[in-house]
Amino acid sequence: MSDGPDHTPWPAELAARYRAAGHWRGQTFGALLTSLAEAHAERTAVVGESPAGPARWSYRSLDERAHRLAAGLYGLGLRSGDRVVLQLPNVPEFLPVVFALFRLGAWPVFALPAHRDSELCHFASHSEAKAVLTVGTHERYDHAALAGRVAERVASVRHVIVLGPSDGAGAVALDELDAPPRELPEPDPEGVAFLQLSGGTTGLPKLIPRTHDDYLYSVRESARICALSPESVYLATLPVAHNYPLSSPGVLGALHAGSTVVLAPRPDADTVFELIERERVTITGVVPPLAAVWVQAAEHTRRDLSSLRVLQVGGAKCGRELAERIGPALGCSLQQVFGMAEGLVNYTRLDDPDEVVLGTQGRPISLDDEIRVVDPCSDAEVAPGEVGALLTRGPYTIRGYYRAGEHNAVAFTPDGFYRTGDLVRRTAGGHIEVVGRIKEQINRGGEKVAAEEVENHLMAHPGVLDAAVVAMPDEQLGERSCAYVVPVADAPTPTAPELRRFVRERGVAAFKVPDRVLVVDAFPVTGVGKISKRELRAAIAAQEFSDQPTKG
Ligand code: OOB
Repeated sequence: MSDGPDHTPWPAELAARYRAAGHWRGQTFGALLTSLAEAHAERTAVVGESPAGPARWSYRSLDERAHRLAAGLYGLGLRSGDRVVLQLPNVPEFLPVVFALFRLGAWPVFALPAHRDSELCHFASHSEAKAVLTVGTHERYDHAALAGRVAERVASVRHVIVLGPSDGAGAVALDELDAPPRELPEPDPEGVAFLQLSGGTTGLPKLIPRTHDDYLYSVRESARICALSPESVYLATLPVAHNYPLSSPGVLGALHAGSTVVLAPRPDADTVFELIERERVTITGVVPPLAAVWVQAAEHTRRDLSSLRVLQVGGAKCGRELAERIGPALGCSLQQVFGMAEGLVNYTRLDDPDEVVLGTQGRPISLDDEIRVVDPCSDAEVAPGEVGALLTRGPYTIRGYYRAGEHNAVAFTPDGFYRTGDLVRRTAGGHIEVVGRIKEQINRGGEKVAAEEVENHLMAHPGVLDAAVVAMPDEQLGERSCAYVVPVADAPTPTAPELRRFVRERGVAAFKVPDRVLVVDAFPVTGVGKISKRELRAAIAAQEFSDQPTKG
């Protein structure tokens, strides 16, 4: 599974254009932090709750921590180009850790706290990671033990580094990696800075190589579009390793602008409203189901939310009805964000008219973001205003996944456009409305579930002959996952709860466990004999099937 290059570069003439336009400036994230520490020295950079207690670090302190940690990681044996699977929740240490790795030129692989054995082992083995850096215990789950199992199973992993208390034998405490700063060679700004995770449509999640130059461009422009300044306070509500709270404008955009970053340990309204009041938060970003919960909670809250200027909503489609309630309920502006870890990010602008803010998912960051809306069968552009599949390429959209040659051949057009799998309509004003998708993915309130990945887990069960996972509409999350299963003849038919438990016990993120499992005799097929997921989706949407197995 390690076919294909680590990083597919942009063609030379486009790279030259992006440099000439000033998009790519030859700056690394390490160099950025150095200049931020000079410009904002004693200003508060990061506020959060670490296992060691509450933290409030200045830009200078963040910079020093990152320098010392980079030296400590170097001392442990990590070098430029090494991969490090990172699984940290929203703790302040996330920032010195990523900047230390950036300075070292080691590539963080951004796992989410929800990921479990199957995902982490895949990230570690596919990237041949040398280390796993994690937290001891988080939300009553023992992440240090999880990292220990990954190290046992994946030969390349030599170090487990743990933040906070852990009883894992052989693990290194992050606190111990504190060494006098040392000169380190500056990484190549056009080289890979880290590996992001793709939402995925295939059996195993793909890794996304992002460079210092391309990512910094999107971070800088996002901070500008969101009007961040040293007076802004950005609250990271969603898991910070995800591309949206990381860079749209996210914690990196906030630091870029000299703002203060506050990390929310949990996204519930009680926790977040208290933080908004206490830290005078001005902007945060959420997924639609969370926005809906906050809108309701705001009715009864006694917290002062008056500092909040902008609530970003993205990751999944924000329906018009919800969009209209956000401003009045929370006393702030709505900004819609439609982005993807592969690159392209669209924002409604803060001065866009209501019609655009409420009814579209915005427009691209850059004039150099090339957008094509095409017929999914022929790749021919559709007429203006018609629905089609969205293809894109540009100065911060990848040209290929990490070591995935075969998949790259289908995920990108021959001329380098990324096939987003989203169905969109473009308005006359150039704004994008997301209307659906052609990719086999369930968008569970912003959390992406690749149908094939879950199908493979189900088919590992001895009683399962075939499985097909589709989205079903859900009032709360927008969508949930429904697994149709055909059992093996002549074997005991597994029950729905048994199959859900089976998938969970294979060690996957809880959000990937099918919300509903329906055992059926056979799948409907298309004219050419393929499983008709369209019919399965229609059936579940119409509630044609009951939860009762039809067999056995
Ligand atoms: C963000 O990134 P990913 O990589 O988790 O997921 C990307 C996919 C998009 O292709 C689209 O299918 C869906 O998520 N999506 C939306 C959306 N925002 C993302 N669908 C409808 N409306 C939206 N506003 O989800 C992401 C990355 C950066 C910024 C924001 C979101």
